[in-house]
Amino acid sequence: MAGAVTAYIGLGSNLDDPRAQVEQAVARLDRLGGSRVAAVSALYRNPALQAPGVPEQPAFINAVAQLRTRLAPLALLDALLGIEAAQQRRRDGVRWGPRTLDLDLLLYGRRQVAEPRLQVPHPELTRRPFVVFPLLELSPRLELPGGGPLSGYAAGLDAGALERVGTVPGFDGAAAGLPAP
Ligand code: A4P
Ligand code: MG
Repeated sequence: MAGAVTAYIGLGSNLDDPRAQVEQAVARLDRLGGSRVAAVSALYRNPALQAPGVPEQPAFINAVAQLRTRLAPLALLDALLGIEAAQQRRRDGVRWGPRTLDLDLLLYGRRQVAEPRLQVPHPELTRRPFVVFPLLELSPRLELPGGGPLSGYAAGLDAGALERVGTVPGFDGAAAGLPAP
């Protein structure tokens, strides 16, 4: 796809059939204008992040998708919010509470974005095992803009709680030999 950038999208769900939510979101990403899903990591089941004041909640299904896109970063963010809305994400709940679908723009080529509505790389990226390990599965030598090799962050994270529970049909995890962003 000429003029396209490689972006990475984090997907997470812990409500209303999480696995189906993630699969549906991948299909929606693949149908976005000027975009196509090049690869998807395995699906990982893992406990919800613990944080003070956050109630107990069901385990998440998480995955990361590699997207080739011609959308600009903010246009892509709006598209992600549109997909969340289409899958009935309610925003009336607690921060970090359960959700049918959460889509995070993790990386957008080598770009760094610092806008009120959008920070890229995603500020929590390197601290989250359910983001770092699926990203490395798609791109073992991935470099973070301004942050060095992603593999350097994996050592400090516990992969033990990540349970591989399958793949998204039609996207079985093999990155399509794409150049690094
Ligand atoms: N925003 C800024 N930068 C970005 C970006 N790079 N990608 C803004 C996406 N959005 C970005 O998002 C609020 C606003 O963040 C957006 O409107 C956008 O303008 P939100 O998803 O409504 O916020 P939230 O979910 O209430 O809080 P937050 O901090 O985004 O939650 P997270 O970080 O999404 O984490 N445990 C497991 N195991 N797996 C999970 O996936 N997810 C969360 C939610 C908590 N625990 C989890 C998981
Ligand atoms: Mg979010």
